[in-house]
Amino acid sequence: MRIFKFCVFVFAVLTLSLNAQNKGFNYDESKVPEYTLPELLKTEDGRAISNAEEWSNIRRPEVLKLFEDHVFGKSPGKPDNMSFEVTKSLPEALGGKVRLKEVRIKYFDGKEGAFIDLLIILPKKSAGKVPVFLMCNFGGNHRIHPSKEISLTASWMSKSRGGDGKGKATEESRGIKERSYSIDEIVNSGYGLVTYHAADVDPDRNNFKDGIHPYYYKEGQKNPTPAEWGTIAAWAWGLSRAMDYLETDSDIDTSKVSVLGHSRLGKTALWAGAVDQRFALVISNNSGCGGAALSRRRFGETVARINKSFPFWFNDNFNKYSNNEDELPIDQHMLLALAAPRPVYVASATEDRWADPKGEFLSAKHSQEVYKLFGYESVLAKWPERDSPVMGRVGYHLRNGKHTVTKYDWQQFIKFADMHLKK
Ligand code: GTR
Repeated sequence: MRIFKFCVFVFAVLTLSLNAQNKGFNYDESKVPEYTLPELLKTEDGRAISNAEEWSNIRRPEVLKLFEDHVFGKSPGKPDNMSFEVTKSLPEALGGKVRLKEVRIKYFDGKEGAFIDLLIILPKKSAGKVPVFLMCNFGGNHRIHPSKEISLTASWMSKSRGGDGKGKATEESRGIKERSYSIDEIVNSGYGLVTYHAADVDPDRNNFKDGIHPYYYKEGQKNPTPAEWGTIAAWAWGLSRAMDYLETDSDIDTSKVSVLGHSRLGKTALWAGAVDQRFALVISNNSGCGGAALSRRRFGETVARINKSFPFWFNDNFNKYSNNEDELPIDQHMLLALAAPRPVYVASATEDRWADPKGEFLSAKHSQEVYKLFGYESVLAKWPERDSPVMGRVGYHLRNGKHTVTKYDWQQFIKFADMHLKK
């Protein structure tokens, strides 16, 4: 009886929280409003863009600036006082399957908290330099595998992700996200995995006193200005700093670094790929609103909702577009187009309706206009069936299931990377 009551209680809580999330949002395709997307191939002063050179020299910089000014905010470049310290290097780790390194990237001369702890996992043997997947993680490197060979994160960790309630990582949180990182698939396919805890750069909370931002404040400044970088841009900035290190590591093939991320970190991967063209390939998993999903569809999460729940992810100018999506000078197909001509992949999941899977697909589809200028065939026309990936220079799949990263997703990412990087 007690168990039964408990189950009823759990069910009620789950139902309530689901309804709370869903209430007031549109999940009905027939209620998606009519909208007109801003044109990819027309400059702000109305000139048509008709070839790859014009895209790269004229329109691309315009679109990048629009995203900086109105969505993510402008980030500073590479700090010149950076240094790298290899803090661990194991020729055999994680049960003898891989090589493992930990590297501390220090900036601002390693001032208190000014560092990123990179975890690098490589196949035990490789013929030459290793192509890698680079991603930020939620909650710390130690969550991706239970091995004590991986250091516990030194950065702030929320209780919900396995912190002790005072911001410190716990031993119990080791490996709790193992299922989202298919390390075996990755290394057995000849790739490495490079990752860092997003909070190393900026904790995921509405507070601009912590993280990287204050290092850049002018005298008396307390927050980024309305067009300066929010937290997603800061996380993406960190991915570029990781790339700065990788360029010094002779084990890594830096011409084959695929940047990827899930959810808010999928938004981050797309922005990192847009800002930093050293990334050879870009992948977003279930990135949704502010990521791959078209904002104008207002399906699932909306601009107003994301600005309300996570105002710090974007810059303050983005608030102007809450319930005012048609005034946005961009939409998210343009974010994907900023990856061109590099391959870009978008992954959705059937039950992840909050992220608007169809809107994610449509962005990918529309971005092909730019790829066409570079001579790439458009392969995305109709929203594909579930579990039927389509891969051209732009790729897409709709996995059956929930908002997460699965082995199936990784298998497609590897296939897509093989297709483009293993020539
Ligand atoms: C949700 C948010 C989404 C997505 C997700 C995540 O709460 O509304 O935009 O980013 O979090 O990062 O898991």
